[in-house]
Amino acid sequence: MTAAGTPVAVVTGASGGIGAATARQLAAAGYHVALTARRKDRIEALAAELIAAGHRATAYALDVTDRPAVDTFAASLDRCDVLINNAGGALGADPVATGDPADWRTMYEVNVIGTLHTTQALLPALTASGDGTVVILSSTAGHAAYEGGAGYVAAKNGARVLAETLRLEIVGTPVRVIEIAPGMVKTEEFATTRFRGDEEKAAKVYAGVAEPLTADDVADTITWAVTRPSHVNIDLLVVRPRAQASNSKVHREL
Ligand code: 8X3
Repeated sequence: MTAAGTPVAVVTGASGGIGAATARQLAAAGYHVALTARRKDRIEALAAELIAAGHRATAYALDVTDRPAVDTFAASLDRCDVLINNAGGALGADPVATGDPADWRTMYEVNVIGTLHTTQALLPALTASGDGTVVILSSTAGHAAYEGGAGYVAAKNGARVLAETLRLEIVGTPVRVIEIAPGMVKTEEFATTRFRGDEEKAAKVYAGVAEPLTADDVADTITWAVTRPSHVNIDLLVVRPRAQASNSKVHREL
């Protein structure tokens, strides 16, 4: 399914936001991008767009929490040089006292176990490539707590620790482990999903912030990190908009 000689980059959660933007940039950088997400129509449209622009792309409907499906997907690839673990997200912004344990479980499943599934399934191919790269999209939420964020903060800490530990464990193999931790990024779905479709609450996240990061800004940092020479490992890249000094210190012009 992939052209021999063309490096393959797998992007999870490629149906929109940071995932789709990263797929576009990696395709432009010469990768055959294997787009995965649950929503098949979206990744098929993106694959068609990329192919029409002269790039290489394949769409594969996948839920990263479904391990047998992840294994079948991994077996379908001729090679894998880069894995972008982007699938993830937040559900709810309730305090610890009242947060829904089901939300916490779902966030852990997608952000941590999903990343574990794809990383385990593709590590043999990444190693066999002789120059593999694993990227884990964590978040600034994986580095500091904030009120109402505990379930997401816990899950993103899980993703961060996965990256840190894997890097220690596979040192000496030809695979890099890169963690990208974005702060406030305005995408079409992140806040809307978090607040279950409540557009008013979602809009408040970005209210008065002149320029939150865009999906393209983050894709740019990912593509930069991935395209460094192979001996250069960007362990951790934290990226925030200028208006955000910390998770809870945001400059708003209201
Ligand atoms: C998103 C950043 O501040 O909403 O990963 O947790 S935040």
